[in-house]
Amino acid sequence: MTDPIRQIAGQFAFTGEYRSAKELQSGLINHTYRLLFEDAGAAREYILQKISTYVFHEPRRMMENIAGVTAHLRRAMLARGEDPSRRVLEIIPTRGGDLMYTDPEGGCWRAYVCVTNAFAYDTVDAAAFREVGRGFGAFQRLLYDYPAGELYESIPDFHNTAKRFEQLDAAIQKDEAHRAREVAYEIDCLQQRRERLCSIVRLIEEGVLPLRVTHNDTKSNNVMLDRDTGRALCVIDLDTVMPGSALYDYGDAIRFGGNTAAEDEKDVSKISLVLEKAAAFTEGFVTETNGFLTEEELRRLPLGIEVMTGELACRFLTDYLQGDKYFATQYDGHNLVRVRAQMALLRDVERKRGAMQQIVDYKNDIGNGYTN
Ligand code: GN1
Ligand code: MG
Repeated sequence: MTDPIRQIAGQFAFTGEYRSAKELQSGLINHTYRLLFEDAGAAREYILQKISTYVFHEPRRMMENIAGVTAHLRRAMLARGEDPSRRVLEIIPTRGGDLMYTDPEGGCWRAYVCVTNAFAYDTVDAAAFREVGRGFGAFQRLLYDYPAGELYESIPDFHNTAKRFEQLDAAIQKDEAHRAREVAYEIDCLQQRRERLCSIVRLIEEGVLPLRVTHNDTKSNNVMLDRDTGRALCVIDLDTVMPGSALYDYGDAIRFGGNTAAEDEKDVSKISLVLEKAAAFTEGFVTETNGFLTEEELRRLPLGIEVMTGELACRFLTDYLQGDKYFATQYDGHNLVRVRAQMALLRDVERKRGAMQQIVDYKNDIGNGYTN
């Protein structure tokens, strides 16, 4: 029997002999495989991914972004006297030197070196979350002077919450999967919060918040930590690196890693925001970013948590109404479970708004040397 993954792997400039491939389950968009190769007795691991062209319309331009961003990160680390090895995602080109391979069916594939002796958490404790905060904070710092105009928007208006609401409106109107009646309550809950959830977009338009080069998908499992030291090593999943707000990266990370439960927990009574974890992440993030984030950004970080949680609820709901085309689902109604889980988290984040503000103000003061 032919192994299709082995055939695809044969197109890339990997070192050694192919041994095996294992599909990884994390991620809702691309298909990811961990490949094991053997090179003169030594094991080498690589990541092979099939890019979703339903989601990413121009994979080549996206790969050019990633090549540009990783080259910049490497240069920035070297300029600071830091060693970039294992700390920056490394693309493996095809044998012909291309950034990706298109298979005969039109499927788009790319490959990376698998960061050795490292791991990433789906569920983080406070100490690891502090490191995740450092990792994403350092990422923004190192990309501070990246020419944002050169970046192609791999998903236009990705975190434009106002546009996300317009997409929801259109999906309700069309109601192609005949589910709008069933989700009338969820729609209502989101619509009630529409103005507040669109406030980051407004603050950017008003010039209160600056645009930066941001990661835009800051789940804790997108930072690899060193297995020996537990320290943040390498930020991965650079598909959505685009101009955005620092609040997006901060907020999305806490949305995911600060939750007591999984993103698709069915029992919403298990869902809440853990302030200790949020505080740990904040500390890591602020340590790395408070030299350049503005007062407005630092002060408004908590708003990012609400916006990113509500926006994802809106995106899951839109996909549910459209018949589950965008996010991978494991069972009927999976997207609706995700909507309800995000709404439950959002309510708890709203309840803890004051406490979060205190945490952020306190960590910022420490960063600025105002407290001891
Ligand atoms: C998707 O597939 P993954 O884990 O990289 C999505 C994110 C969502 C996330 C929710 C390109 O990320 O925006 O926050 O699912 N990525 C894209 O789990 O839409
Ligand atoms: Mg992603």
